[in-house]
This record gives sequence, C-alpha cells and structure tokens, in this order.
Amino acid sequence: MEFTSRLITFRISHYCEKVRWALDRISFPYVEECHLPLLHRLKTTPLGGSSVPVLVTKAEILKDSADILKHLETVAPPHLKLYPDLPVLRQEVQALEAEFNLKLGVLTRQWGYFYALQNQSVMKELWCEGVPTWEKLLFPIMFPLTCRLIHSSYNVHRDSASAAYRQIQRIFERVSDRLSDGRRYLVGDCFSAADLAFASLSAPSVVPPQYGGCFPELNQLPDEMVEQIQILRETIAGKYALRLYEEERCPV
Ligand SMILES: N[C@@H](CCC(=O)N[C@@H](CS)C(=O)NCC(=O)O)C(=O)O
Repeated sequence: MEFTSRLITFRISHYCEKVRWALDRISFPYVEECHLPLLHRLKTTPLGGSSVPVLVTKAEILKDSADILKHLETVAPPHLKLYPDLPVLRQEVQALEAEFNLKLGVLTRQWGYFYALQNQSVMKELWCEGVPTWEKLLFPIMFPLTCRLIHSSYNVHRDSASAAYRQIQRIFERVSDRLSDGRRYLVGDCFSAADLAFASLSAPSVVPPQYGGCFPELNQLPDEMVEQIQILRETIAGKYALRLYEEERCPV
C-alpha cells in the first residue's frame, strides 16, 4: 500500500494552518489527523514530540512548523519555493519567520483564547471538527480541564489579553512600515515564508474568510473582540494579511 504523509493537528491552530498552507501550496499529498488539545499527546508523544503540528513523512518525523517548511523546500518546485536563493534575502525571510513564530503566534493565541474560551459551544465546534468520534464524546470532560491548562500555561486573563493586543498592534505597525513603500511582499519581490508566517500567525486577529482550519463567524464572538479585529483589519498590515489569504491561499 502507498504511504501517505500524516499531519497531526488541532484544526483551529494557526501554527498548524501555517504548515497546511505550505503543504497545500505545493499540492503535497497528506492526510490531516485532528485531535482535541491534551488528547493530541497520545499521538505526538510516541513520535517523540509534544506540540502540533507534527508531519510524519515516509522518511522523517518533523515536529515544528519551521522545520516542516524547511523540509518542504527540498521537494517544492522552483517557482513555489518559500525561501529566496540569495543568502541575504534568505536570512531576512528566516529572521522574520522566526520572529512571527516566537512572538506574533504566541500573542494572537493568548489574546484570541481569552475571548474564545468564554463560549463553550463555539469552542466545541472549533476543537471538535475532524476529531475521532470518541474524542468528540469526551469534549464535555476535556473542555474544563483544557481551559484550566490553557489559562495557566499560556497566561490567559484579561490584563494579559489587553497587553497582548497592544503588542500585536506594535508588530502590525512594524509590518505596515515595511510595506509603506508599496512593496507587494515583505522580502524581495516574491511570496515567501515570511509572508506565509505573518498571514497565518496573525489570522486569529484578522479572521480571513479563506482560513484553512476552522474559525468562528464574527457574529459568534464577543463585541469587544470583534471591535479589535476590525481595528487590525483596517491597518496596512491587516489588509495585507487578508490580501495574502485571498491571493495566495489555495483552497484546501
Ligand atoms: N514551535 C511550534 C509551536 C507550535 C505550538 O505552539 N502548538 C500549540 C498549538 S497552537 C500546541 O501544540 N500546544 C499544545 C502542546 O504544546 O502540547 C511550531 O511552530 O510548530
């Protein structure tokens, strides 16, 4: 039987979306295996990992989104590569990708969870999409446990959410400044891993309609959160993330 690569995910996760986008872009064959948070460890731990995404190919087990993008670069056709050949541009792309991974993705998650976790029925839709039936059945037990863990391990509360939002705004300002000379992409003149990382990791804060995982509709979210999303959507960086989704995110 032919081997098909497996992508282990939370359907909602923007780090998983980053990888899903890179895979879809080069039509890399894979099956996505979605899990509830906490229960994902039953899959990732035996593979030597912890967090999602994890990509299992015939030859390798890749446990970090940046490593997965690097791996895909070795199999991508030349016109779809995400890292420029020129070393100076390549380094710039890698530095931006690392910054978005370490800061932007963490902040948008902390801010987004503060609001989203307040609504159990919305979270049920988001977390349960695509997971095995037995995991879905455990949702009522897993939800309070997972909420407690997310609040403590990601430091999610009102003050930290407000602080995270201000930091997201600072990152958006820096990206807007970079784009203010009219350039179409963050580095060079092609879509790169920097653009893909910015768009996917900012996605919880601008909610692009083409998001490849699952997001709630704006009318399912608290008004305060929607107001903050609208403010970010109106910035140059926000419009840019939405444009990248419209132009570059191929259908799943
Ligand atoms: N550095 C990782 C970060 C991924 C990450 O933070 N994943 C979160 C979901 S958004 C996760 O799996 N959390 C649960 C865990 O760490 O067990 C990457 O870029 O792949």
